Amino acid sequence: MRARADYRTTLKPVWCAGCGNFGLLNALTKRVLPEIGIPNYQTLIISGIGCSSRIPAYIDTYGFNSIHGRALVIAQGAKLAKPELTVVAVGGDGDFFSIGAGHLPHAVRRNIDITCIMVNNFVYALTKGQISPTTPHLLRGEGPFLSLEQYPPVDPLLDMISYSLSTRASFIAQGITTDIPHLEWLIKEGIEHKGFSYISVFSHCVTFNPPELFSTIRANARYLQEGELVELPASSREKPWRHDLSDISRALQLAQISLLDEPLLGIFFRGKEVY
Ligand SMILES: Cc1ncc(C[n+]2csc(CCOP(=O)(O)OP(=O)(O)O)c2C)c(N)n1
Ligand code: SF4
Repeated sequence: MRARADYRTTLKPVWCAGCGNFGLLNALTKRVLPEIGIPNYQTLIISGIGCSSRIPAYIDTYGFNSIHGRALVIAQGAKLAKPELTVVAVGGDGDFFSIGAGHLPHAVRRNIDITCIMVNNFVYALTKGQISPTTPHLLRGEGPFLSLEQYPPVDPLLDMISYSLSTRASFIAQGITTDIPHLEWLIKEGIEHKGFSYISVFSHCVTFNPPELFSTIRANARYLQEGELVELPASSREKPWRHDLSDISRALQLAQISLLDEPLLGIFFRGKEVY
């Protein structure tokens, strides 16, 4: 196992105090990379543009803070050119689901062995709080899940877990930056999965999210555990079933549960690997 300090550069992050991106950075540098034991020179972290996309600067591996929306394209090219690299693409909800959304289904259908970490803070944070495809659409005054600046959002929410399931990503998970041990485990599982891994990470933007947003997500969150009964919302008429990571139909059902009712954390689906 490598020493923990090996994976941090000396650069001080410019994120706001309390930003969820610190949680992801700590997870990657303190546990995930040291425990998997991938040498720095065999790891490549590619990001787009955004607050979350600053992360390669703070991790002492190969890295590229690239172009808004194009992290997945560059990550796929890098993996094809150098298959021995462990390649991780990091970006925001704007990056992967607005300008870069067209790349996701193609990365998925190729099932190239890269890990995509989508940092969902529900806004375009770097450009100062515009709505993104993940900003929930509510009636005026209905709840805390709104960007502070654009109110109400004009378009319905694009649900990333349903999207990645319907395009059949071979590993799909969701974590949160306030539960670091769980997030570390998810990312390690994603990196070790041989194929395209998609991990959505709830991350608090303390500057542009309404204050109640994250506390509400944390209070309502439920964990998915293989073999355990799933906890369905009180409004559900389904009988609970035991969570089976290989069952894509059930995973699609789980993805229909509204974020407002019950944010689900854990591995939704684990499918075919590439060899
Ligand atoms: C091609 C291009 N279009 C637009 C922008 C402006 N821009 C920079 S970051 C960003 C959105 C950032 O939001 P997100 O990807 O969700 O990341 P966050 O800052 O929230 O982590 C936009 C629209 C850009 N840099 N390049
Ligand atoms: S604006 Fe939001 S996402 Fe960006 S550094 Fe500040 S808290 Fe983090």
